Amino acid sequence: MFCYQCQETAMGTGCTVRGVCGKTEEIAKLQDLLIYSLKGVAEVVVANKIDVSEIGEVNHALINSLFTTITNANFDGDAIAKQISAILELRDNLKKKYGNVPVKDSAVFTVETKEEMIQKAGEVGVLATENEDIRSLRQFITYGLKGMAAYTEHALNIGKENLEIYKFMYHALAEIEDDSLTADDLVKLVLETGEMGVQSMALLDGANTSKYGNPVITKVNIGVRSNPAILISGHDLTDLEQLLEQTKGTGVDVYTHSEMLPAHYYPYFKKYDNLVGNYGNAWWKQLTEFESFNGPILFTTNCIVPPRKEEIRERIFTTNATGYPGCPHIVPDEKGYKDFSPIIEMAKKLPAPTQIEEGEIIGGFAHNQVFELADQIVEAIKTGAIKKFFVMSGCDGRMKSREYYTEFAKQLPKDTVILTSGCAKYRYNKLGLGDIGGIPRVLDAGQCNDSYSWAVVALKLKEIFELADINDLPIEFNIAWYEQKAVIVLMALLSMGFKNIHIGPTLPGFLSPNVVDVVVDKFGLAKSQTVEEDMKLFL
Ligand code: SF4
Ligand code: SF3
Repeated sequence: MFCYQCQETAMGTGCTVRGVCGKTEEIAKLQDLLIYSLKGVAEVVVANKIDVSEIGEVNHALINSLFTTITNANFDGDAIAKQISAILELRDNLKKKYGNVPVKDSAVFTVETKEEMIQKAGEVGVLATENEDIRSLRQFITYGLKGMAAYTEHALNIGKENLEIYKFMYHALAEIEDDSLTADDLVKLVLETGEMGVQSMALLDGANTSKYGNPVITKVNIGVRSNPAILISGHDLTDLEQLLEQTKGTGVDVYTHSEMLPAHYYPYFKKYDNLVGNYGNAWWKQLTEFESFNGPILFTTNCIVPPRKEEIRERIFTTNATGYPGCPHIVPDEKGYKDFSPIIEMAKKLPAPTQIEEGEIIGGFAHNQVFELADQIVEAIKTGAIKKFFVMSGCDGRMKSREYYTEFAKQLPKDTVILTSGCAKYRYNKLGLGDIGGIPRVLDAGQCNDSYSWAVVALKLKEIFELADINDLPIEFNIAWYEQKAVIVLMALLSMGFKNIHIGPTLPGFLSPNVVDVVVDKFGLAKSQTVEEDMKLFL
């Protein structure tokens, strides 16, 4: 196996025996083949100039498959093998219907059994591209597409689509396989992927806010009550909605975990009094937190940490693109209804959560809420009460080096404000960093996809201060990355013209030295250094 798609990749260069994430060789290879199968579908769609509005089922399978291969989403080999077969069937049906059969292997290969799939995967994985720089750029784009697919799927679950996104995905997947493309062509495609990434975040933002309202300033309880409860993790708000509907009046409480925390900020969910609060922290602490939670856990997306203990595994349920062997996977009926009753029944038999923290955290500063505070914020900038904003969105992770973000937040001067989103926030959202004239010093917009809010806010400030260049704003980017959603967020920011973004705790292992030179040259991208060095540099 070879995988270097996430920040925790072994030695910073690639997992080759087993993933640091817990992914086995079998899963890694099946995921590689799933991506390869999608390239075959893309070849057929592009060769036949298929109008994507005619192939809804294929579009949806495309984004779900890409999502399945995101770090920590799916560890279920049988489920991935089934998905490969389904994709190949869709590919072959397209060939039959539209007639033009491309000659590319990805468009014609066949496999029947899981063993054949694993065998085939050995020929088509990441290392199949020999040139290191071309490989790097191809994977950069692929990882961006995975992140984009995740956001697109959440929007789809709410019933919102943008056909241009699917069209782009087919185009990009076919281009990645095109050997005539030069490194320059691929750099161009990286930026196009970023532009489409902005579209996918805008789509999801529109879907979320049209259905659940614009996030508002909210205090979220981090303690517990005495009822039995279900913990819901991941990013999908429609699952939370269905779970709250089904637990209403049953005496079973619901708590959010990790990336589901921002659900509390949406007006729509405030009517559920059994939505009690947020339990725990970022994804990587889940094994200990699940232990003390006592009740069942529903994963709506990544990040799953393979549960070592049987006792915890027995309480885990998955849905959407997630999967774990032995854990029940809940699928919707034709109307989209998911029957969560097995989870609710399990909860009733288990003890209430054990309290691990108490108090409240504050959030809900997505673009609309920030615009409502615009006068106050602009005034604070003009008077010098706020000197600088630091966008510290992104992911959290296990590495000790991520203590950097806690320390960085602590050491920032009192006239600075942190703009956050994604699970990176857990590194500093409980530090009590105070406020500036009533404006909290940590503004949480929401999930990683809500990084979109910070781009919207930056554009608004540029307009208010009548600046020619977005980089003239008093905003610095110090982003933490881990999985592929952070990759699309980064690409989106680059495509919008933001320069000198710092990322950490390491540069992506999938960027070859030459590609690093390009992104440093072109965009001023840099790796975070020590807190002291960065403090000096930024201030
Ligand atoms: Fe390694 Fe990350 Fe790939 Fe898992 S997802 S195998 S940790 S690079
Ligand atoms: Fe976190 Fe996995 Fe990326 Fe949506 S839950 S940000 S790491």
